[in-house]
Amino acid sequence: SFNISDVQAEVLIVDAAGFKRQMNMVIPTISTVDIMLDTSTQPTATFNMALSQSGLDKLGIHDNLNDTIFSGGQFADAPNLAELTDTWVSQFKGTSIHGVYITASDASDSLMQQNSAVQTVLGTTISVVYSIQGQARPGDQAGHEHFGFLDGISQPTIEGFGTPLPGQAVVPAGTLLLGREQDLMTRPSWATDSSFVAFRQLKQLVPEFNTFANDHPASISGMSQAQAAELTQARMMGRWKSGAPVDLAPLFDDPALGADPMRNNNFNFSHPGFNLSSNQVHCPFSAHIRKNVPRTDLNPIDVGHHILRSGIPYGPEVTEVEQQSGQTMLERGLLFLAVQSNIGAGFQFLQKLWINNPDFVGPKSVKPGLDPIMGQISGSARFTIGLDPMDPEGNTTLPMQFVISRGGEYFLMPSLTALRHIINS
Ligand code: N7H
Repeated sequence: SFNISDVQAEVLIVDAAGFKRQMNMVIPTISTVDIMLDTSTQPTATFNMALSQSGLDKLGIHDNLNDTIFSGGQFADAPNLAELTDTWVSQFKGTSIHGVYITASDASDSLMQQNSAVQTVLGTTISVVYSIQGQARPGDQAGHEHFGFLDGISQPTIEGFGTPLPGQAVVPAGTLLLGREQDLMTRPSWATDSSFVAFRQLKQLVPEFNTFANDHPASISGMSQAQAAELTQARMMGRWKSGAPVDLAPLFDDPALGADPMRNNNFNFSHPGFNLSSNQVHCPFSAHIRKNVPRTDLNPIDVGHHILRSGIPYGPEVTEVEQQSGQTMLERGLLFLAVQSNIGAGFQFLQKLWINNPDFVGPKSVKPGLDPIMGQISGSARFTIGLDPMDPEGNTTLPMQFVISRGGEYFLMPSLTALRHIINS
């Protein structure tokens, strides 16, 4: 359901032995894929837990999981993400968060019940050092994040796991799961089928994003100012707010296309007669989705850098005052989760080597610049290209970051077997 609200609670394990004992009572309520896929067993509220390296250490698990980015923690990784940490929530600065639990439901009373059940069982074995509540957006914005874009359209699927949708990336199981095909690292056998998760709290400056688009409307004659500003935002993302890809709907939104899973991923940026190294009339090289999943821009297509994304908005709707002043006053954004088997090939790779890299994807007729949604270079001014289809090689200096990181942590999301191993050793 899109109508989900969730709580993410970052915890410190106070009493390791007590935590292990109590977790045995929580395990039957963990939301596995099998339970979630079967409508007869789907619970009204879900519960998941993941542990950081310092959490595993605290629980006496010292096996080498062979991911140094995970073991160092996200705070130490900030320079690789070209990220300043002065905007980080203080609890994320360092390695003091041992784990996170996520409860989710589409009914607020079920969510409250689930939370109090977790708190009752785990009791004083943990201390909640930080928690944040996600909230699906209301009405026709359900499933859309705060900038207004429909999210969760494009995800990779695992080889042999059902029939892929047209255009959907198919990856070996080991891209997402430790110890499976094409996970190239050696892992302890108990960790098989677990994943690493990059959790990020990403603040979004919505009124500022809108002001920027209003100030940089695409210059298509006959288009209203509002339409031209929508087009600028669509070219920054590579999709319209409806989800329709600009590669298939370059000038006007096509909501039926956006909503159609048989068509909304069935594109690859190439067209008959198109020169892939210079033509940005449909989609800028730097658009968020093109930077993250370049499709035929990379030849041969590289399937090694896919992540499974799960995001939920947090914070209130934009207020009248914020809209009019063009300034964010209340914090809102996206609680972002990236799942993969190797953080250096997944989340960190995408942020460091593609999103933030002005030369990627290349070689092209012009330097693509940064992903205007997520690109960052340690607080320095960013540039991007191709916002205006009438001037596709045009270069724009962005006035600010529209997304500001509040930090996060890297976690191991254990399989049930792995969790049993952790709490029984
Ligand atoms: Fe991005 N957004 O909600 O506006 N993203 N993202 N993302 N993103 C995508 O295709 C967004 C972020 C990817 O397969 C869509 O499902 C926002 C980070 C990848 O073609 C939308 C933020 C990273 C894809 C957004 C944010 C990624 C993708 C289109 C920050 C990785 C799939 C909907 C606040 C490091 C691309 C869809 C493909 C798509 C949004 C962050 C990665 C709407 C607001 C940090 C791999």
